[in-house]
Amino acid sequence: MPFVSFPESFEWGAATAAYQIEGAPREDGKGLSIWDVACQQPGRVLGGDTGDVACDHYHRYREDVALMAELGLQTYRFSVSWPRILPFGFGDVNEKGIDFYSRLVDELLAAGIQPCATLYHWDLPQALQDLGGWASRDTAYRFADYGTLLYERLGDRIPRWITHNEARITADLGHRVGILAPGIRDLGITARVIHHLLLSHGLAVQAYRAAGKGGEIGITHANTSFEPDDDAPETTRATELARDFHTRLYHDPVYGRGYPETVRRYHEKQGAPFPVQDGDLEVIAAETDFLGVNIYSRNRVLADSDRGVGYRYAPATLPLTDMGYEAAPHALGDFVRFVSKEYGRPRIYVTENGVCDNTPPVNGVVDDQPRLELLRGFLVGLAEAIGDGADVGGYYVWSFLDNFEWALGYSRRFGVVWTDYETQERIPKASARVYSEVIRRGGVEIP
Ligand code: IFM
Repeated sequence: MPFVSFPESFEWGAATAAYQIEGAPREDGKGLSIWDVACQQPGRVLGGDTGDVACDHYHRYREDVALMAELGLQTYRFSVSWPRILPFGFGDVNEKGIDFYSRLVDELLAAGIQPCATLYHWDLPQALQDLGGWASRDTAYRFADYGTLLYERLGDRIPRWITHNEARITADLGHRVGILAPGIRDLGITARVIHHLLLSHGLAVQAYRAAGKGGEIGITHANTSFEPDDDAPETTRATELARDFHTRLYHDPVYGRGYPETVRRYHEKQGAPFPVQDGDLEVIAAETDFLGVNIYSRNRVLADSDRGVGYRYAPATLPLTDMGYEAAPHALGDFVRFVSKEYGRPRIYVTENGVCDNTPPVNGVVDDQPRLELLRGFLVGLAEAIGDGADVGGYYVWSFLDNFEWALGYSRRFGVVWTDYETQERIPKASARVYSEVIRRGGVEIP
């Protein structure tokens, strides 16, 4: 089979997030997060599932790291649970929380796996939500203090930091559509949340520089690759609008361009402006070391003058994954090419990419062909984008193991390792074996 190689220095990893895998929500002094609270409310999560046990990683992290090493992972991206460190979001430090991440990091380093830590992957301390959450400007300053604490305590051993995971999802699905915690539906609040998330990112980057730890820091955004549905000029314009509202809204301020004019005007017209104060845009544009790219699929775009935003998505034409996303192997390479060109060839890490595929075990074997075929396609596209000049330093498959998929509970599986939620047995799937081989050979077979 033809084979495509990645650069020698390319890093191969896997990603997870605290609330999705750890469990132990009330153990060792941890405070509650907005997800602990949301999961107790009827109707918020499919099947009434909660993250109370999840993958029990809090107790099984040693075995999990051993499995990562067995698969050959070179780097592991996890998130730190803010309320495990600061039960009320600020104030008294929970030493046992710090100790957990310290032991995890030591275990990773001993196994030769580089840690990459995300400061915020959606589990805001409920105590901060009670004070206004991300709609309150204060939360941005609390976030920078929380970051400073982690840099001081773990910064010598963690060389790569991500401020936020997918601010768009926190803002949009948590505060406009309301299907994720904290479950608010208000465009004015959404605008405040967007601005405060970005401001907190900039403050946390500044704090990292001040800490002088010498590693890398960046931000990870949620993306989709937008494609015009046809060649009509209005479709091209609509595609640019979709990019403004989804991609540029979060990337432009980080790269010093402020908010896209189209989005700013839309928000003002709706009476939901971004609460920008003097100097904020400079803080948000604090220089980062890399851009984190999360991407799973593509969306074809059409003009729609009946919608305030001026665009809509065309119906899917490709087969769908178990998440209902189009199985579009070219989406990763296309988006990386786009974002690389748009922002002047930044250093990129693909911090999440993967496939939802619920193929179950048969006689103890999980033969997840749909996942592994699409993964191969994604990687071939990524190699091509690198060949075209994108500066991509690494790839983290989402996810290391099946886990709590937010409002969809345990009904959707993204892991390359199967989690048996009854027994907590881990079964590496066929895709894990293929991914191991990709890592070992430093490249991928072209399907
Ligand atoms: O599980 C999520 C993750 O928490 C954020 N990015 C997308 C993943 C799959 O939906």
